[in-house]
Amino acid sequence: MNRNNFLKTIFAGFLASKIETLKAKSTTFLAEPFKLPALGFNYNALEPHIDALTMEIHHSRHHQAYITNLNKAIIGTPAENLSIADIITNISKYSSAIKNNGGGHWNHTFFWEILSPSSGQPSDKLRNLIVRDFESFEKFQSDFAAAATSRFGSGWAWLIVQNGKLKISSTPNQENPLMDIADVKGTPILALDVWEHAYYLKYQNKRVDYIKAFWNVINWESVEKNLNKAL
Ligand code: MN3
Repeated sequence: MNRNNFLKTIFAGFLASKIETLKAKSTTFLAEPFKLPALGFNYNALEPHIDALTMEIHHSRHHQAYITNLNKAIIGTPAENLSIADIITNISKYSSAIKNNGGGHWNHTFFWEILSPSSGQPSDKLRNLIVRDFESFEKFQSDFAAAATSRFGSGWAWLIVQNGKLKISSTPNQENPLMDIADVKGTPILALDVWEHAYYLKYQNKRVDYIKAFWNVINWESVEKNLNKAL
């Protein structure tokens, strides 16, 4: 090998290693971290049922914190390039930081979608299924409220579809019925956050009043969409 060819070989090797480094960097850079979804309404839109300050803190600080901590927790783990749905359904494989923050991200993203200032009414289809599985709409409301009230400490109440039937459940902390660790598994179609951060500024210790107010701000159209996907 003459001197020129030798230098060319060295240079080609140098270039190749630079390209590999750049590729690795751009992969890291391009990997999309989880991001806070925008709300479909203003923070004050659910007043007087859910107050503006609670909504602002809940969305911009609590939900954002779950996302920030989730993005940190997944670095260097097999969860790094997965969707939040894929992480949630196999949550037993991951750390408690991924469970708490991944659950927090999934649950809040879902919760915002089923809230609306123009609540509307459940469709006949949904109402008929509720009556079929809970005897009456009022009985469904009282069963759901009971699940939300009796969840000790922090957690969630859920309306889920399980084998084609509607069912109510509740989960502790940021767990949910899609997780492989859930006692009661199913596809959520409606949820209520009963962590104190969701209601304490306005309702203090009166969780029951917050649960009553919730019926005024449900996005039944969105619940219907969830139902159709789950059936
Ligand atoms: Mn919350």
